[in-house]
Amino acid sequence: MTVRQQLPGRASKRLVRPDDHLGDGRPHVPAPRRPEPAAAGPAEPGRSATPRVSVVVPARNEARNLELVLPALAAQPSVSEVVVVDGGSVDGTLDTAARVMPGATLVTQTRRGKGNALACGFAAVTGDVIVMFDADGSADPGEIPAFVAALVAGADVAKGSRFARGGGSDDITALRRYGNAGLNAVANGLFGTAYSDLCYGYNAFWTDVVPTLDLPPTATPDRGGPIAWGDGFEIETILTCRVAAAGLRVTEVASVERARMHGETNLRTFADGARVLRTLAAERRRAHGLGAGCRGTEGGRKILRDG
Ligand SMILES: Nc1nc2c(ncn2[C@@H]2O[C@H](COP(=O)(O)OP(=O)(O)O)[C@@H](O)[C@H]2O)c(=O)[nH]1
Ligand SMILES: [Mg+2]
Repeated sequence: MTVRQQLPGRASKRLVRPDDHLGDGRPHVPAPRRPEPAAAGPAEPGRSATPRVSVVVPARNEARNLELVLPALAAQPSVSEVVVVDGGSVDGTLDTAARVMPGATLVTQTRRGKGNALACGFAAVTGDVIVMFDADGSADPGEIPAFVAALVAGADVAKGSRFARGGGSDDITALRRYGNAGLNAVANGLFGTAYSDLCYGYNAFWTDVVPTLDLPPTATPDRGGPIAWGDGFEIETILTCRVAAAGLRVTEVASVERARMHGETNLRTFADGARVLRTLAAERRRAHGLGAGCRGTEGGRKILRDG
């Protein structure tokens, strides 16, 4: 993994918790074995009420989109650091990133796939909070404060959702919408959770959560052949399942996914959908093997939103 350049630290602004963040019916997926924070503020000791925010941007052939996306991120006062992770781009993605955002941290991923790109990015961040942010223009930087506010209010993970009240998508096809809904239902059945959007790439979490995610080691080289397990688009599912299995506190944040600006999606609907289904089965077995069981349930009862 190659890491180049460092954005000079920029003081992050105190984020005001929005009035409508909790208690307005916005989906909240409670973790059963973690007490509610006694008052507003991070649930874990040592977590800052004014965290430094690192944005991790996986990018494969996204030069044209980064021309617009990186300046938009730079304009966000809540963002302290941007880490762009390239993988096998042939369009000068990293050079473009260096040009339009000279202070960005540039990382070359160690293997192939979005999952490996994110793992390499997570390893490179220096901030307190990590925001996963696609490079294709589909994510709105203006939503970052809502994600951070959810974390500062006590969540371990702020999970973006296109299907929460106030969310939406200009980018999802009908096929992918139904596929996602089906996979989402399977995940909730297996983990006893109440997620509304399993496969969405816009999420945020405290950096101290990274070890719990137990992602594939980034140092192992690419051995060729199919993309290694955990390195592909199943990454969002893996993160969601591991967060549930670990009993972390998750707050869903309504998010509007915009249309990709330039280029084509790297996702193959059927192949990657099947991979997500296999991932759910594997993660359920993993959770069982770890003794976590179905941490989304308590006493055999499914823990649902706000319940
Ligand atoms: N570094 C890297 N980024 C990737 C890879 N695959 C996808 N991405 C990035 O991940 C983000 C989401 O991918 P995209 O193709 O838009 O998938 P979709 O949003 O599910 O349609 C985009 O910023 C892509 O450039 C990869 O193999 N390596
Ligand atoms: Mg996309």
